[in-house]
Amino acid sequence: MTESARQSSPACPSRVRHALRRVCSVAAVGVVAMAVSAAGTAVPAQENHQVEMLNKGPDGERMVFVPAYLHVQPGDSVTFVPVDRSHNSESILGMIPDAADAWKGKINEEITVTFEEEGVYGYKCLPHYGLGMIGLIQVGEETPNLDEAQNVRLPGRAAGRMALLFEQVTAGK
Ligand SMILES: [Cu+2]
Repeated sequence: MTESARQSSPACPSRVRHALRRVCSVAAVGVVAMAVSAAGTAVPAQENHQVEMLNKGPDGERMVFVPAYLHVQPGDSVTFVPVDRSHNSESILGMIPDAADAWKGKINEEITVTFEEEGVYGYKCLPHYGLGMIGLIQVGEETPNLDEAQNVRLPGRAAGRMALLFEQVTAGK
């Protein structure tokens, strides 16, 4: 670098700063525009889904979660609604992703669970577990715990019903 270049350099920063300010304000406008489209329909917001706890489903089956299989996106929540009495919703040991939190709703009480980790989540109604009152939620497209969840042995009618729900998991399809 020559002496004259070094001497002229102090004049540069202000021009650089000015240019950066322009770049920054353009970027800020871009962020606002993206936020607007996110609030619209382009990017789906986190959704809340509802699962009813019923003595009898629309197909006549007794002691059911409706819908029993649900495919949601990470960040979505699911509210379990006690339409009929004596039901609850709780995760089944070994049937949720490693990093996910287990949940256990109280009998007759509504509970909302937010799902962040991708994978499958098996859950049950404790009083009617053996009668097959179970459900399955798929979060996202990756299902890292699918094999592990399918290897859990379930009691009574729960096993057969859960097998049908696993057929709806979209992994690799
Ligand atoms: Cu129940």
